[in-house]
Amino acid sequence: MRSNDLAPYWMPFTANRQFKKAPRMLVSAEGMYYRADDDRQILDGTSGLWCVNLGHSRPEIVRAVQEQVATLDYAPSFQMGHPLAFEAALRLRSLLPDPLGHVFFTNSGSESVDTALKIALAYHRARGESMRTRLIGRERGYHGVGFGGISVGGISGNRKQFAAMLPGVDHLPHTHNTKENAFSRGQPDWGAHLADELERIVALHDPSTIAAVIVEPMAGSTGVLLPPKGYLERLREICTRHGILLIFDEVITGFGRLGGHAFAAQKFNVIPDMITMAKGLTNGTIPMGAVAASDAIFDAFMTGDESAIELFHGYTYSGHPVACAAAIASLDLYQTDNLFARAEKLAPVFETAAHELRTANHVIDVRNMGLVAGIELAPREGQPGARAYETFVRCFENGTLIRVTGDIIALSPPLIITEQQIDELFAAVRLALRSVT
Ligand code: PXG
Repeated sequence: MRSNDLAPYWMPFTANRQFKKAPRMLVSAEGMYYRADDDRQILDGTSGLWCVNLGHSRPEIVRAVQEQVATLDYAPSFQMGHPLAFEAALRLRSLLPDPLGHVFFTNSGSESVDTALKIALAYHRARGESMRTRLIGRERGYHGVGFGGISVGGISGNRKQFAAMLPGVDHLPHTHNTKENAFSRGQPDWGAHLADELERIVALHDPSTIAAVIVEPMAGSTGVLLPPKGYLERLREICTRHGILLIFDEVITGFGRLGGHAFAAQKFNVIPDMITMAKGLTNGTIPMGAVAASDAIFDAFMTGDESAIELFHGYTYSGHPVACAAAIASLDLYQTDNLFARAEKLAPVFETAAHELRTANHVIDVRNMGLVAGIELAPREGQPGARAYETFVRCFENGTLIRVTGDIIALSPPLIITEQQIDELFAAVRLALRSVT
């Protein structure tokens, strides 16, 4: 394409002018690899944007989507149904921890977050506690880009262009501390006490005004921050004691990323009242998200006049038939390939390879769990983010896709990655770091 042809597309979260001068274009994908427009193979070290957990272009998903679009392309989802939406919810239910027994479908992680926040407010109202309107997020949290999500989110760059935020939001401190926790393997030892900040916030505003706390069990976008040992347990305990709903945003951690289980809630054995998800639900094939809610939340709405709509919320594409077909095929594959167990089994290999980067140029921290690793670089003086961005470009030129945020590299390959490909991925990062000043 000529450069003028690139002008109309306003690219998301991208330096448009820089990109269009030197575009990086992907044209096809299969298994662990993308193919670029110059016919080079690119090893996918990031599962696209943390979503293609099963690897690319799985024939089973492709077939399910093709058949569904030719059978029932679209069906209205308000006061109407189609079987696949019920089946997708039933299948998802079987992966969820008790008592998260009900599933509301959306089309993205951002919509899942806004949906969960709205359900939290409506839940308290339904129970006669309409004073509970405050929402608590966390510094460095990423909850998508809706107004709800950026309000509870804590990445300042995502907030500063937009003055209007939801009122009545407060934030927990983030848990990142390289002085105490550098080069932790799995959950860091230091930092459980940071959950006690919730007690302070609760006391400040009074518990009767607080609706929900939302956190990523492992913060992804901000650069892979694992929860300190005991931290999530304390959040859970404080929320329960004060009647506050706890929401885990598992848009990234869902569907096996941390190894051994479908969700981080199960991995950490801390069960929230709601889980938001998207991405891996359909393996990224078709946009889809979901909110899982506890039986108690759902039941609070199922009272009164049976002919009344219980929740005034939903999207044209909630439970879209083609997305449901992609979700069912993906959930099938997670099971038949035994991928959550596979991620757990590969995790030690991945961990060893990640921590070998300790000796690479510029590296000040490595942290990891399951098939995710964060590699933090010392910023170049006066040019924050430049080192990581140059590493990303170098890696792409050499045939490997990595993701960077600030001066942190995040690696999150599809769960089908082989041991040899793990070695190749980390070798590519080491090589790129060698040439970056
Ligand atoms: N919550 C979390 C925890 C996420 O990670 C969203 C909500 C929003 O999802 P949607 O589908 O609306 O984008 C996300 C998305 C990155 C990166 O490189 C992360 C996300 C999206 C794009 C890039 O870290 N996370």
